[in-house]
Amino acid sequence: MSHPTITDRLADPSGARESGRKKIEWARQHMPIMTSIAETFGEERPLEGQTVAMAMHVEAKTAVLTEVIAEAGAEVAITGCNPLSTHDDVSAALDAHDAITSYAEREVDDEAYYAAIEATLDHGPTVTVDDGGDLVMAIHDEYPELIDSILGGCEETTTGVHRLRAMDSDGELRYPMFAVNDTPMKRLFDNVHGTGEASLSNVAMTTNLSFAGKTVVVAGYGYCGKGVAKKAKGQNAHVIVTEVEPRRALEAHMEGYEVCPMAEAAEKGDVFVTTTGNRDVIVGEHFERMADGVVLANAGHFNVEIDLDSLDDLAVARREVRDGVEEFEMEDGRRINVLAEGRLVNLASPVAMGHPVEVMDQSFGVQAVCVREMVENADSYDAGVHEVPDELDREVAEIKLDAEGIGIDALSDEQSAYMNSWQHGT
Ligand code: RBV
Repeated sequence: MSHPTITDRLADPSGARESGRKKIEWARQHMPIMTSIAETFGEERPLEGQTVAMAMHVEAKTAVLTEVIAEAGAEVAITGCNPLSTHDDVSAALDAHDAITSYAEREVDDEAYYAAIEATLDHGPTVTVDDGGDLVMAIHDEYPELIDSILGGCEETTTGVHRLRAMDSDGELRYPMFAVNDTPMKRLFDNVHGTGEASLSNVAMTTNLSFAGKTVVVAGYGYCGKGVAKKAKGQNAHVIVTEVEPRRALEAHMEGYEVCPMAEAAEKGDVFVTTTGNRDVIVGEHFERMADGVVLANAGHFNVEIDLDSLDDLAVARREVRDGVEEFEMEDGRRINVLAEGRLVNLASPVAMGHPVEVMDQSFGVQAVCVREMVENADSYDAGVHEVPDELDREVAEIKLDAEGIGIDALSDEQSAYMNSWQHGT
């Protein structure tokens, strides 16, 4: 039996479709890059005849990307990339599109989550679009027969690119993948501003607590950590950064943040946000040192940064104290609050809508042109991880500047010649 779509699973699919459609329209209205790309794609139909499988956070902006890919001529099968980030109404609105099948549903268990991923693969994709790498993994593990007909794929996030590079260096990645995450148009905006704003706003909305006067501990000072730290400072918090990389630690120090090991930060923090992409960042010894009432949130792709198993072992009781907030009571009476089950709070908290529309317009603009590139120039890319060609990223930046009415200068011939020469000096 084929896997049920979201429409098959909802009690009121038409009500859901209507609510999802409103969210998509609002997002699209604020996505000038996607609007411009949609116009070109609609005329040129560069994806005619292709089948695109997508595993992404299924909410309004992702829906715009999905529809633009369909408007370019592709058939699309989509599912979620996290059990808590799907908006069922948006998923239903997508599923109503003739060229789109959506299997994404919120709050599914592991079995249903992976079954939905496999359902997208039953469509026989020629292109894959991942956020976190689950499609690529499922194809290599369970559907290797698809690899010959896959032209290539795109990866949205740091964790996914990291996974792909590890796979590639082991010689195991068997089709070409664009590291969309690594482009300037993605990570200087989505990772910094998107993660920064959405993580903090979701912590605030889920708890109804303020950052002002609090100590916020940010684990990891990569692009995401930089954004979280900067925005927390902007909301009058005292910010502590923890790091394992000496240059990043110094960078945080020179930015004016307190830098110390997590064991020390654990004693000082009120709110903790993990952004490392690694596992076991906050563990037993840290829970032991935390103050009563601390709030723990993760903004990394997977729910491995806060060791919830050991927290559960230490706790004498656990209860949901607000929607999206679970309180773990320690033997000595201290309470440790974990948001969104330790899943990425920026997308998985009950009120989450993902990153702001403007930054996703940029990320998904890059995604859209990368899908087109993979289809049009498939022969240029061997199996492995590929940087996105810089001119594609620039093209997306130019569309955005144009939409914002921002003009910039151009190099004169003399300036270009000067920049390319070495025979000059005083
Ligand atoms: N992200 N997607 C959204 N659709 O609202 N918000 C964030 C959305 C992506 C972001 O690009 C990041 O790299 C990834 O989610 C983490 O899974």
